[in-house]
Amino acid sequence: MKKHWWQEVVVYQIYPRSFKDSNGDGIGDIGGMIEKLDYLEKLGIGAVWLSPVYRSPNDDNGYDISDYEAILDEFGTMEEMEHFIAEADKRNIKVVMDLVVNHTSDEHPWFIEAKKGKDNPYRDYYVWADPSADGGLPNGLRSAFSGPAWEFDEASGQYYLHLFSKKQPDLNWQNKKMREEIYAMMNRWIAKGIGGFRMDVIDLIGKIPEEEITGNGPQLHEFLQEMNQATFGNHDLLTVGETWGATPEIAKLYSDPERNELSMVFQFEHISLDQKPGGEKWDLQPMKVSELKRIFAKWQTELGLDGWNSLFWNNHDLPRMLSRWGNDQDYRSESAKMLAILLHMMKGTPYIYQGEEIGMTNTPITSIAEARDIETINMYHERLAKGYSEAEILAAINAKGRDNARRPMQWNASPHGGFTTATPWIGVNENYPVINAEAALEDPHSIFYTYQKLIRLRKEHPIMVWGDFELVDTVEEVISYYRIHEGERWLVVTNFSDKEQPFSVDDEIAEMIVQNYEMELTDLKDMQLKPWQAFVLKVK
Ligand code: TEU
Ligand code: CA
Repeated sequence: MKKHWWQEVVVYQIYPRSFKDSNGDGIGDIGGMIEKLDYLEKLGIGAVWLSPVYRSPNDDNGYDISDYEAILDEFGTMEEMEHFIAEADKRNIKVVMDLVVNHTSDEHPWFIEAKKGKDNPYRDYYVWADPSADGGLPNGLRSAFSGPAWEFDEASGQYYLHLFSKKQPDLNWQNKKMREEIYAMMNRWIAKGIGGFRMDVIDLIGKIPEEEITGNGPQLHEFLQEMNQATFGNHDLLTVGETWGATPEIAKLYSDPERNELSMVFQFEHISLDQKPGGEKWDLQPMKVSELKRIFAKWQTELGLDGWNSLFWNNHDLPRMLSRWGNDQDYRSESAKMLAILLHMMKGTPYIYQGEEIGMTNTPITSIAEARDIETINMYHERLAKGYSEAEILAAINAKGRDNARRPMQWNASPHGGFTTATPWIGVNENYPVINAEAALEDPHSIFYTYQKLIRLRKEHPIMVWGDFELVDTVEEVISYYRIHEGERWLVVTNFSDKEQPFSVDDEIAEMIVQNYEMELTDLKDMQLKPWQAFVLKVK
């Protein structure tokens, strides 16, 4: 199998709006991203994935794009963007752009044209349907942001499809001209020297709305092969698809090198473990470590040579894993480091979401007025109307809401965590005087340095990138596995709980690679793991 740079690096996701404000308007921007490149270089990452920076009315914080080839004024200019790419390049950091092509903004010129009438040349760039026989919605498709996925257009008497907000009309991928325009746009970005694309809800582009098929439609892979050929196919770029429903079998369809589609996908099977079966993400149940273990082991072993994993705990849509399944109070440092070690030692490309490397936590709200996220706000009103209590809804928001990850990055102990000198667009978590990047950099035992070390180890030890994975049989709340490569063996041991847990290292120990407690290397047979303890041993 051919080796690629994107298998060896660690990727860092920036959510530009919340990363660093450089001009005192309360909104993160490209200037702020440039300021912090040295920090990212120090961490050691090899690529950044930028959430959208394109022109957008911001109904869904930039995932509603009105111009793919202009930068949002609040973020800066195209010149600054090109400067950011060049400055990142000097530090060996590639820039992966968010490609949001399942839908555009309703303020995109294509949609403005399309609305002009049924015979407008852009009409078919989007998905339109007549009312049903009784004059109602064309069918039962629902928006991910609550309510029906169809919005009525008075002028033409037809509905248009929006699987997300009504300001995010779905593109019609059956239209070849539209596809060609997207490919041409991608090529102009590639020509700017970017490192690749993260493809937003790419599993939806093969939809057949009239049959209520959204994910994994019949032509999905045909479109991706066409895109690959027309755009990034001849460049060694990182392409990662966001695919909520992927199984290992499906993931291979995207990432089998022989199929010429994508480098890898984000799969979300582990992410849904604390969601009630049949419920929505807001319907909670406890996560079982035994299930997490089973799912990780499945993905680690089933892709084989026909695919490549992406590894992540966090992104801008998810609550912070440290608060979610770790312990962000009594064991903040231990559990954050354990999560890092467990993830980065697996096979695949690890992704870090901004603030994860300093152990940032969720930010609970007490009133819906504090929410900024459209998904959260729409769900709140929908569930209130359905009779849920406000307390119940707020509890779900605090557990799962997307704003948890979107609070400003905490840089130092000055007001607003040093993110901005103005009032930030969303309030900073009040723990910033303690949890911030400056404090982390000053403390040699901080979470930051565990991440830095894991990234450095990855560069020095091919076993971390290429080694095979073998699960170790353990008690329920311990996750342990070997990585095995060219005669070398590493044993990874992690306690995924607040309690001591039994474990026995029966191999002969050669060396301690990394750990989150300062444990002496003695006999580790029949030991008791401390809460959230994690270590990696080279064994013989
Ligand atoms: O997210 C896809 C998606 O399905 C989300 O609605 C996700 O299900 C939800 O946030 C988790 O509950 C992508 C982007 O990552 C997200 O930020 C966008 O809002 C969405 O697409 C629409 O572009
Ligand atoms: Ca700004």
